[in-house]
Amino acid sequence: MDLLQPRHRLLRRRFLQLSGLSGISLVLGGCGSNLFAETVNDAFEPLNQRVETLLFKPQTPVPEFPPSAIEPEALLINSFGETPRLNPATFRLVIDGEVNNPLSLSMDEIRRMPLTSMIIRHVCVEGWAAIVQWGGVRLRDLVQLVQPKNSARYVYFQSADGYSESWDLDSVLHPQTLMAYQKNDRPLPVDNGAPLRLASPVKLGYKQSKWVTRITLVNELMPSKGYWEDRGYEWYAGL
Ligand SMILES: Nc1nc2c(c(=O)[nH]1)N[C@H]1C(S)=C(S)[C@@H](COP(=O)(O)O)O[C@H]1N2
Ligand SMILES: [Mo]
Repeated sequence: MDLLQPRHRLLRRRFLQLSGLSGISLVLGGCGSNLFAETVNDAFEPLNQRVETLLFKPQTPVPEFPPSAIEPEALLINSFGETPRLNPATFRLVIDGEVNNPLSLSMDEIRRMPLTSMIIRHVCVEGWAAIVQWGGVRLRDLVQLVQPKNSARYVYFQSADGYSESWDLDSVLHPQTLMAYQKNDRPLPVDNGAPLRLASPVKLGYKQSKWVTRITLVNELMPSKGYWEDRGYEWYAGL
């Protein structure tokens, strides 16, 4: 499938840039979170150098799609096991590890943070793709809140169904990497990962953990790198 060949994606991205479409996503992607970042930086100790460098490193936004391109039926449910039923009222997202300010956040607290909406393509290695709208908080905003230590290099995601994933910090801090609680302008359905899942245009589908309960910043990757990675799939899995 040509979607999975990096060269085609790059050409397509370049085409969108040349045709001026990427400017639209730049504008859409710029809303809201600068003020928030300033508030966070004022409220806490200055961030460490490495993470600070990464946070200020400009990352190219992936061009987004117009609402008319959304494919409501195309996102197939893909879960290795049973769908866990988490109570959103008592749900907590724990963020810990190599951080100065570990947090346990309720969905109410997460919903009060700036909402980012994006329309991107989800690509599963099993040979299907879907254009989806996701709404949620930028993962980089959550990372700023917990004040990462200099030693933070990778991020682990634990899910309620036993799934796990690990990501590089650069992709974690990408402005279009979200912890999503909305799909196609509706509350996120349980089968798609409610109350909270990863959504990002820079990674393949299996990196996008559903039902995330814990985010842990670490210095080194552990022997287990993720559910599918431990079964031979590529770790970086970039799009
Ligand atoms: N917790 C958890 N997250 C997961 C999976 C899973 O089995 N468990 N499957 C992954 C795969 S392979 C894909 S393609 C997407 C599918 O997301 P969807 O079911 O919302 O379409 O979820 C990813 N995240
Ligand atoms: Mo997948």
